[in-house]
Amino acid sequence: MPTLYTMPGTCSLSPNIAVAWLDAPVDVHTMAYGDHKKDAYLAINKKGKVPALRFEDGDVLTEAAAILAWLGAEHGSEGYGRNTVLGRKEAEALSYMTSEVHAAYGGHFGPQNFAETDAAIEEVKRKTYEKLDGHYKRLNDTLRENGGEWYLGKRSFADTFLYVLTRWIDQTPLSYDDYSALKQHMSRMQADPGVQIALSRQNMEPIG
Ligand SMILES: N[C@@H](CCC(=O)N[C@@H](CS)C(=O)NCC(=O)O)C(=O)O
Repeated sequence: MPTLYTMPGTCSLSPNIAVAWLDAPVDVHTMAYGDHKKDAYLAINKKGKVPALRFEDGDVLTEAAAILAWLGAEHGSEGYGRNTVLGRKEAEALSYMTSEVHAAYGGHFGPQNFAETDAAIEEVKRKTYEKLDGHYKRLNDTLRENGGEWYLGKRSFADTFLYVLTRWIDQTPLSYDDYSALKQHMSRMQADPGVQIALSRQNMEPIG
């Protein structure tokens, strides 16, 4: 069976939850932090990032949205990977969450990659949190407009990535109090048995 490579605290939790929801025949392999830069893993994914999905024939798929698309197409019954309204909306939501919101975290996790002096680094951080606040407000509003329970009004893989992004709010100066729909969504996700399986497979705990 294919192997999904994950690491605690990372966005690989999203496909890990999808594997649990689908009860898909995928082996979840959780590495210790730091192993993603070691030769053994770089031979699997030379980007040195998680997630990665290695198939039995040795082929490797990276990028969370692509892995979710494969999981949906191969093991799902509706939604992502299919030409349905939900499938199309999931593709849109996951592209936004991975390429815009996750990418905006670059200025939080590595501000020194964008500036050199201490003052400039502080400015990068300030602008990053402004930008993230805009993204979280948009995510919070969309969730609320769609009824507040699931991001697209019905449970989908978009909820798995939204949960990852919501968990990360805790690591920034932003406050959950400003995004109450996201906070409630996080609690709902943490009560879900599939999410609990994925958290434990990834050596992670519920938060909040
Ligand atoms: N665009 C990639 C981003 C993957 C990514 O940045 N993963 C992070 C964890 S959330 C990682 O592996 N970081 C380790 C590092 O950069 O050292 C995706 O959506 O899968």
